[in-house]
Amino acid sequence: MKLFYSPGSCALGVHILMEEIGAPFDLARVNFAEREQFGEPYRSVNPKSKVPALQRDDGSVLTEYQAISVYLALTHPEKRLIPLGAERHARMMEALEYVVGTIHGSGFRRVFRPAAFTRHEADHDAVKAEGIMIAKDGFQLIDKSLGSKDFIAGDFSIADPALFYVSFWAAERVKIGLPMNVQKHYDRMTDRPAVRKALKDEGL
Ligand SMILES: N[C@@H](CCC(=O)N[C@@H](CS)C(=O)NCC(=O)O)C(=O)O
Repeated sequence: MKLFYSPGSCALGVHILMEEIGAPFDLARVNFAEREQFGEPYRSVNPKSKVPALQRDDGSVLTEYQAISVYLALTHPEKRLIPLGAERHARMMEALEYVVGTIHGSGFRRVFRPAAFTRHEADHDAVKAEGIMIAKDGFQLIDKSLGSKDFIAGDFSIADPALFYVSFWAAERVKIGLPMNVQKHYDRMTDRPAVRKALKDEGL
């Protein structure tokens, strides 16, 4: 398999899962500074011009964190990356969707790509501020549902690397701080060998 990524992007979540699973894979960097995501070579891999994209060994490509992570979990059932039971499975997906869709998609996307939300450059600071509010509110909700649990579903699951990549942005990029339980989750994640390796291999 080959993972298309940009360092420190949301592809870090999939990168961590690949390391957790231990299946062999290659990393292919998409250089955002050179706008490679919009060039034809990469658009032939992912016409959405985004990372992550996971190319399987038959050449087919999967995109979107939720889809890729479910694929990795179901093809490596021994790793138990999706909790058993309807309630726990649904609650884990509920948190995962919220982290990716709301904290990332509505919150941090405003911070990193304000131009996607307004045609007026003069509004960029207001859009970014709104994004920070959405992200902060989102972390508060996740903090409550995490409570004293080690991981979102109790045990480590596909939702945790997603929470980690948005927490990484909060802590390292935007420096907005994290509520207590999310901070503990972040620290717990950074202790995992798979997370350390993914960070190191992305030069972070
Ligand atoms: N919903 C997608 C989001 C993918 C996404 O937004 N990727 C960002 C990096 S975090 C990207 O590739 N952005 C390219 C750009 O903004 O030009 C997913 O979950 O994979």
